[in-house]
Amino acid sequence: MAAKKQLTLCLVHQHPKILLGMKKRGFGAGRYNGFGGKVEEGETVDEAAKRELKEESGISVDNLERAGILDFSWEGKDGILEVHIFKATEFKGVPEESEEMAPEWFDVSDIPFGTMWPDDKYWMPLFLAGKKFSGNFHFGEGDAIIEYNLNEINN
Ligand code: 8OG
Repeated sequence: MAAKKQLTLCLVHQHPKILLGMKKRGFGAGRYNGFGGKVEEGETVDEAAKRELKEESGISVDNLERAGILDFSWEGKDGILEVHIFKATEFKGVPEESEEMAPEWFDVSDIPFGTMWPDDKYWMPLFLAGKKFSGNFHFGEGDAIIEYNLNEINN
């Protein structure tokens, strides 16, 4: 089985606003996204989510709610990215630009899906509705979605 790499993604949702950041460098540069990155050795996924949020946006959270887990794969490439998506509703500090991200608030009716990962428009409605979800997206040339599954988790 292909190795899975664990990553985090944290979105602050204070209805009707959501905090996104323009990714300035690296993987996903030029796209708006939540804040997150790789889970490091010796760290829990929750710890990684909080650390990455702080490093990339300058804000801290005490509580993170688990929202979803999505697997991403690419045609012709080995490996799967397992992204753990979290929601924060409260935070401390003021969002500030970092070397990696430029934070910006959006109204939930005005989320810039055209400048985001193409899968985001599929799962964001579940996220915004407070639903939990899991799924997988398989990408082809130019990060076009070839196939996907998305399921709401009832608990
Ligand atoms: O450490 P690095 O910046 O490379 O981490 C990548 C970030 O991008 C991490 O927060 C996980 C996130 N991410 C993916 N794929 C996708 C995706 O398809 N949609 C969204 N919204 N985020 C993604 O790695």
